[in-house]
Amino acid sequence: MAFVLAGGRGSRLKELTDDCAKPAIPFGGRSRIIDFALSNALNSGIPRIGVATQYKQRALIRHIERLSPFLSTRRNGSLDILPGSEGSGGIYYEGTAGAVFQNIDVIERRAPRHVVILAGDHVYKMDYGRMLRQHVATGADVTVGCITVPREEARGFGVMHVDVADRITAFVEKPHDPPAVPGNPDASLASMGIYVFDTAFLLDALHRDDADLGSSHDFGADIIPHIVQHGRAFAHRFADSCVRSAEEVNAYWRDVGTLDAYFAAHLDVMARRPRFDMEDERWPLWTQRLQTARAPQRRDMTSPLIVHDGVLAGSRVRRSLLSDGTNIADHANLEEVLLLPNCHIGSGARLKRVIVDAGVTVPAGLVVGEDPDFDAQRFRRTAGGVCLVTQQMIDRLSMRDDVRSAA
Ligand code: ADQ
Ligand code: ADP
Repeated sequence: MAFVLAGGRGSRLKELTDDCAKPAIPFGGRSRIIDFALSNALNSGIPRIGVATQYKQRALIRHIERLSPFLSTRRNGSLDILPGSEGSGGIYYEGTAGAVFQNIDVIERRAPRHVVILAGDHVYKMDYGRMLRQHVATGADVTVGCITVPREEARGFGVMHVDVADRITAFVEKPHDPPAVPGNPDASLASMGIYVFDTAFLLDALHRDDADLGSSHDFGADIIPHIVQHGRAFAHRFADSCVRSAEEVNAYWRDVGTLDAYFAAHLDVMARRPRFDMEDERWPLWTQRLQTARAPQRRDMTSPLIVHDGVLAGSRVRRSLLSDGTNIADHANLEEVLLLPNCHIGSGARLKRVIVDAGVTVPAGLVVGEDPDFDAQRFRRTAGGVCLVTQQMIDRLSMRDDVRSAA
């Protein structure tokens, strides 16, 4: 059984997660971030899936429900959507381990031999079967998916040391000064936040953690460090299931937790030779397929569309992604722009390195991406020089001061 944790807000994505949780954010035109974990589980042949939701969960739940037709046709297939309460009333999930603990009854009912705990907010293709086979072969209590990352990025992750057999000998959650891989001072071995457990062991660990008053009930902060100290934890090195050579160098995995990371991952998808291919037949994105079949046939609604360099409806568009239902008027100029679903770009608008939130109407003549200070006053501008434009920000602009006519 795969248990997908999809309840966190993802606050570093700022206004993008004002109305929906990070796993429900659109990605790559038609998909949402959670589709990667769900598709990986389906493609790996895991028939039973549970998804714990919590923060702003309505859109996410509606989206996941569309997956149930796929699951019901599988032998032993099941999909359990497990909402947590956001406030008083209902079950409140405290921490990631708490979210699983509160659903022990569901796991017991489905009676899997192993549980694969997944995060609902990463972009990658992975065959969990390999990790499972390693888990069984080593007889580990827990197997933790891991990947080598630049040391300066490792502060946001759980970081581990392993011995020659890849048994984890030390694990620190989000260290200020991440330990390096021996022999490679610029790299650290980071946890991907995905874990394989024998079901019986997991349930014991969750009960023990629940009784621990000092615990924050988090896998990375509490459960995994405890097993590393008292049990047998092994690392499983991530291999992209679509990279034949299985070279770690080519393996693509991103925690798109910040606007800059979210934007950069889209550039990877949009490149002429994509670093991450979302149309890969060998490892299909299931929810995307489902939506494609239902997509309206109206000509201007057949996006998503990746435009490398072209003229569309009289507008110049370069290195940009147009999600479902977007529309561009004439004389606009877009460069490195991410249009989330259902937005409209007014005539003569000039946008460079911009994320346009879903449903936004960009007024005619608006210029973003040419004056960093002016942009920062009006929009959310990141350290990486990317601007997020939401409808609320647009509504705050006064026509007189802010909308300059296109030259
Ligand atoms: P974080 O990235 O900080 O660290 P965290 O915020 O704990 O991950 O969220 C993990 C997943 O659980 C997310 O998909 C989130 O949506 C979900 N989640 C969070 N709170 C939840 C709740 N109350 N109910 C349901 N779901 C919830 C973790 C590990 C690190 C590892 C990184 C890799 O702790 O060790 O390196 O993931 O990204
Ligand atoms: P084609 O080359 O197929 O005749 P176009 O070059 O006009 O058609 O359009 C290519 C794609 O761009 C189509 O998927 C279409 O739906 C989309 N498209 C065309 N015009 C716009 C527009 N103004 N806004 C958003 N998408 C558009």
